[in-house]
Amino acid sequence: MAEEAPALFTFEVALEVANKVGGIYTVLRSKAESTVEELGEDYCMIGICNERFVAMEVEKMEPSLPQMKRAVDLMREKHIGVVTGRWLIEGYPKVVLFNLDTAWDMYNTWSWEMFDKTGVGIPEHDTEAKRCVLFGFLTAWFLGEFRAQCGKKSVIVAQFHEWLSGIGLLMCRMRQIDISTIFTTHATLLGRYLCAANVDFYNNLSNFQVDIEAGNRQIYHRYCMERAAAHSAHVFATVSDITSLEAEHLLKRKPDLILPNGLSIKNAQCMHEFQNLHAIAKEKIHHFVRGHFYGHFDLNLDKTLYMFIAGRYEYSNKGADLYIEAMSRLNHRLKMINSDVTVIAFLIFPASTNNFNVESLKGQAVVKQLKETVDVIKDDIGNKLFDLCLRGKLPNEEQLLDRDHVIKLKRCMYANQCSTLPPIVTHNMTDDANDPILKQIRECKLFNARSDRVKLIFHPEFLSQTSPLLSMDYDEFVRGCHLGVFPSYYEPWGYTPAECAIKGIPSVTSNLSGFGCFMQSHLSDPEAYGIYIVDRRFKNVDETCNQLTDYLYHFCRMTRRERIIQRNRTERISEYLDWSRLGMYYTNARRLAIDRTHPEFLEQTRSFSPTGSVRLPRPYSAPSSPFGSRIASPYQSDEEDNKVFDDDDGDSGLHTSNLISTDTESVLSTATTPN
Ligand code: G6P
Ligand code: 1S3
Repeated sequence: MAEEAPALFTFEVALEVANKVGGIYTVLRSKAESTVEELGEDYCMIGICNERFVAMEVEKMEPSLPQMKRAVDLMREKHIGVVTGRWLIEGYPKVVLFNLDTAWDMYNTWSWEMFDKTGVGIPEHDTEAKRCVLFGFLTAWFLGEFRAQCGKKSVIVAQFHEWLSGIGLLMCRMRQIDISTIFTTHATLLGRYLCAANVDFYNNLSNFQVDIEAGNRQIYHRYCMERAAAHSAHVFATVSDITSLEAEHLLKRKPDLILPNGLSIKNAQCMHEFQNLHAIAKEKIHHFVRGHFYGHFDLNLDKTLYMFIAGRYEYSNKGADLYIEAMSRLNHRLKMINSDVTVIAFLIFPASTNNFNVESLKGQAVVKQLKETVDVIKDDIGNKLFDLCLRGKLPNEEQLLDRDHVIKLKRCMYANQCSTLPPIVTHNMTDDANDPILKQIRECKLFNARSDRVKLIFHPEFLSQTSPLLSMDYDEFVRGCHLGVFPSYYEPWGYTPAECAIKGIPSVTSNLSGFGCFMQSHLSDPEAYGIYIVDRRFKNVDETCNQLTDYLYHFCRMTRRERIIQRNRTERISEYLDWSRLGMYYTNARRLAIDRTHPEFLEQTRSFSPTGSVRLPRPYSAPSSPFGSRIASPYQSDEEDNKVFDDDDGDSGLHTSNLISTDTESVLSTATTPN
């Protein structure tokens, strides 16, 4: 008789479960559907109860699994607030959320236990770290009770995200609870601090005296929590090669595995729908630009390219410094060749402001007024034309445009005059003089002058559909742009270029970002797919800036037809960024954890594990560089340019059967053993 397969229960533990803070929330939320599809009812997320989000995002209900119900009841008997139910997102995953405020009575006992067992003490003033202790002990308590309820023939895997959840892992190990643990870091504490302080990070990775650096920044206890979790885990993982290197040097353990971040891609759109959506969204940006440049509107919108950088306002970490300098160099180069192309380069970073500035609002109002006047006159003329033709008379010009019309138009046009240059920033900045972006723009003297071929617009607020200026949400704005530019210096993964790719919008990323490294290792020719990777690791800043300027310059010289073909290729990457594929890396991590704790069960749990890895070849017809065809392409007429071309290679480069290789065994055999 075949042996009964062991039960496999999987937990993911993070502070950002149904609690929107940053990138980890995106990971958990977007991954939920594919994980539930794979693991079904035996998958559950553990987090904290943030009433603000729980009220909107969680459907409360009692656990259906008896073991879970019992574990929760035991905690509730001790007056711990535990919310159980389902997170109302795609996949509808189970959640267990602890109310930390109900556990403060236990804090002293637990912090002493932690100090006793690990030597790590928490300073009185660090409330965030204290909350992590509460969360960690509650998690370990719950998992301990759950384990006790399950039979011996069950395997429990718990994956802990980021140092903030690490105490849970540490206590499971200290209390010797039979759980296979994975610790995933999405950025190291010290790495973030050091980069924010502008140190030459990657050239000194092996030289940092980590204890001293952490001590100097008063984060030694947090650093210890993170390092202890990384070393105690059966499997240590991170999100990218570059963060793996960082972790190896700063946490002193080389991650066993890389777990790249995916997105949930609902590709219901038909073949070229994303191209049409690009044109529609671009029209909305045109509308904003007409208002923003009122009084100076000498742009040919048909030859205007929209580029943008966006993210949390970390000026140098996100590469905003490089972006502005490269735009300045691009401006110079376009002027030298008398280019008729205009680049409008947006910077979208939330900063401290006092509302929109008057000039920006006035521009939109004036242009709106002109448009409304023209629409009224257009209707008048239409009616007159119709009337005259009915009477069999062909009108002359004077009969159509009367004096009243001319006066109205002149009034609008005079209002449209403006002596100052179009604004750089759309809002009143709280600290205009010291804002790093504005300071650099002043140094480069990029002031949106008529002669400038590159114009800058700094929008210091997240985009919103309800804005009176640029009324679009971020997703729609991305669709309408031509190129995203994200030359980050510190970016463990970085979702922005991935979000561009799934909409078919090409982007620039860097080899210091997780996404950039991932693309470098998974695409034979990233540029052919519209992913430009600037080298921030082995080049000096000036060389990197020149490389970025070259990319931007060549992009400006592409024909519309080349841009359309490139968008088709970029969009094809999206299927490879979907969790339905990238989820397999998580599967492998779980298998590795089981292999290290319960190898006897690995065979039986194999059925839980779809495996594989992907590498995309160059598109068959891709030129040696995406711009190669620029030189050879004959001049394209506007009409021809406007056609939505199928890529000349169709889908031939992307047969998935050639791309999947089973690599679980190699993952398992090359992984290092835990300390
Ligand atoms: C899409 C639309 C075309 C439009 C083109 C503009 O492909 O389907 O109708 O002409 O975008 O491309 P561009 O790169 O100039 O914004
Ligand atoms: C981190 O969040 P962040 O924006 O603080 O984790 C994200 C998810 O893994 C990652 O995309 C990002 O680069 C990290 O920085």
